[in-house]
Amino acid sequence: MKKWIPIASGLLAGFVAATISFADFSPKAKTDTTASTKSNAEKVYVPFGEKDDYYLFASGGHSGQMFIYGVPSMRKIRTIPVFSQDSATGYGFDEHSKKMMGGYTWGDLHHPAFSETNGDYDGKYMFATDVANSRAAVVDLKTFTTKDILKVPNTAGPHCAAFVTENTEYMFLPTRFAVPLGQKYESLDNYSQSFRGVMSAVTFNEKSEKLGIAYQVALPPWSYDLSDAGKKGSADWAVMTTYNTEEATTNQEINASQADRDYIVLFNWKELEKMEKEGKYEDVGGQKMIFPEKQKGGIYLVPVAKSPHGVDVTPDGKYFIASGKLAPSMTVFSFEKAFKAVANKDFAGERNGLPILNYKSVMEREVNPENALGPLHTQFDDKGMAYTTMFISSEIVKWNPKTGETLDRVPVQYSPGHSVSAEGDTVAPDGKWLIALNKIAKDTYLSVGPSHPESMQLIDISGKMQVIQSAPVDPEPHYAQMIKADKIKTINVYPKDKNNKDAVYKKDDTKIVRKGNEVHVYGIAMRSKFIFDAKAKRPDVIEVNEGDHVFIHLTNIDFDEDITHGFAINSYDLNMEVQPGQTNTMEFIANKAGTFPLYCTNFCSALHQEMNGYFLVKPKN
Ligand code: K7E
Ligand code: CUA
Repeated sequence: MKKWIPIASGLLAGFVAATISFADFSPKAKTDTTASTKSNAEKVYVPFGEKDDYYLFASGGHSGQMFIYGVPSMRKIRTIPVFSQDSATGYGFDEHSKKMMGGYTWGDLHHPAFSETNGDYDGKYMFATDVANSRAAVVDLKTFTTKDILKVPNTAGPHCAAFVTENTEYMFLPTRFAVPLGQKYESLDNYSQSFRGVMSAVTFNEKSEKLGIAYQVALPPWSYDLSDAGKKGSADWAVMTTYNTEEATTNQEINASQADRDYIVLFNWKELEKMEKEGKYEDVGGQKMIFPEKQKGGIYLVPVAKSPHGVDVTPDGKYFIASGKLAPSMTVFSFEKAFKAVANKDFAGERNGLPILNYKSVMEREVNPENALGPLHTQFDDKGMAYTTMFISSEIVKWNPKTGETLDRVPVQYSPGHSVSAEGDTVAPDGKWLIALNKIAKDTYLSVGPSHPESMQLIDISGKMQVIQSAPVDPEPHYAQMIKADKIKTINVYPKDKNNKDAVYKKDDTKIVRKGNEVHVYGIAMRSKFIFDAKAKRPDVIEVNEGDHVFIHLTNIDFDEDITHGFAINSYDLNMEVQPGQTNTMEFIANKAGTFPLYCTNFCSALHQEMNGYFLVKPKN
């Protein structure tokens, strides 16, 4: 027990110091590893006309977006707006996306997760969660657009998600913050009795493309951190780390770092699913809530080095590796040993009604590479070798989970949180490329003032690890996933949708319909004009009365790849986009009388500048 104390308290200071001062880093490490030779430059050079081998989907953190890069060129290709408004695409302005956002204007997106089939990325969907406003989202990879957003009740900050099970049966959303069930007011003096960390089992229906909640679990009032689903032999199980098992209600920096050990929560989702089917839950605000202290047999605790931040399952599904940010070790646990301990009731007591498995019975080995500090997250290569980020000593350490042997180390600039290798958290990692997602770029790029971009450093892992390229990235790449480019099948244009009553595909079908004070415009956008009513004297003009409730349904009838039109109304703070073949609706109250030019915001042809018209609002009197 004592063993952890000196290391941990020293590290705590180190961790804090590392977040405020980087003065100690020598620039020498940088010159040793930056791309400077021709062969390295060639490795990342993708000649004009050729394309990258991988897509990188990086979390946009508190920008609420997702950033798409090509690897190995590290060229940014796209931003997908998910939880925050984006005027570049009209996201959060058109009726559909505005409704999806549920009245929120921003989100904090941490861990993107591809849909999986048999434990491998299938290239169909991408999931993510919002720590700020407790939502889950799904992005369709045919169009790189957000399809659905779900507000998750009873939860505060599903940071540890999204991680999906082997065949995308569920994605589990455990929470960072404990709150009273239903988030009702409660004195913090009653924290231990009344607060809970809630885990939600979220499902995705591919037909309807909707997210849903199957059930929730009322966990102890601890903070849950990064989690991972089992694979192959451990596919029915999942693991998540915890901190603040001290149940501190103030000054967490100190108070949540007291205990020598926190826990890995090990749960069997097939058992939880059975409990839900058998009605072993209580109704909490319309959700099926399982209370594990009453319904035994689904959840176990495994002691782990204090305040762990990450836990990752090896590609063969045999081990899970926890890293303690306040302890300098990676701990390898065996699923097989854990299953045995569960079967034999090999328990070392209980906490909050959850059995604690004997540490010694489940632990396979503790790995402490010399002077490697602040281990956080682990990725894998095709040989099952592990790559762990060291936040404090600013490096990637390659090691063998089966022996604990350190194989290679490379410094990065600076303080990597996660890293990502090609398909590195699937059952079959590619063994190519590793990208360090660094929190601090410091002196890497041209200065832009006191705050710098984050940095993503591309590392060749085919031989001795070598940093060969780096790309700036907006805040904040908490995690990313890298998928083989040929797994993603995008569409070129939106197909005609006969069932969409808002869509108009022919000029003669365009019209403006008034119902009381509701005005519906059924218009088209094409190179290089808008037609709102083909029969009108001026087809590109919309005229309404002050106070009218206006719906502008716009279809892009250019069924031609990359011919996207925008639609903005001057001084009305409105903008949306219609991609080729797409229909979108803008809904608003015409509360300002006057003459407002409308125009296409997306450059679409030589006569794009002529693609405009007028929105006329007659004053009330
Ligand atoms: Cu930044 Cu996974 Cu949210 Cu670790 S997380 S560093
Ligand atoms: Cu349409 Cu520019």
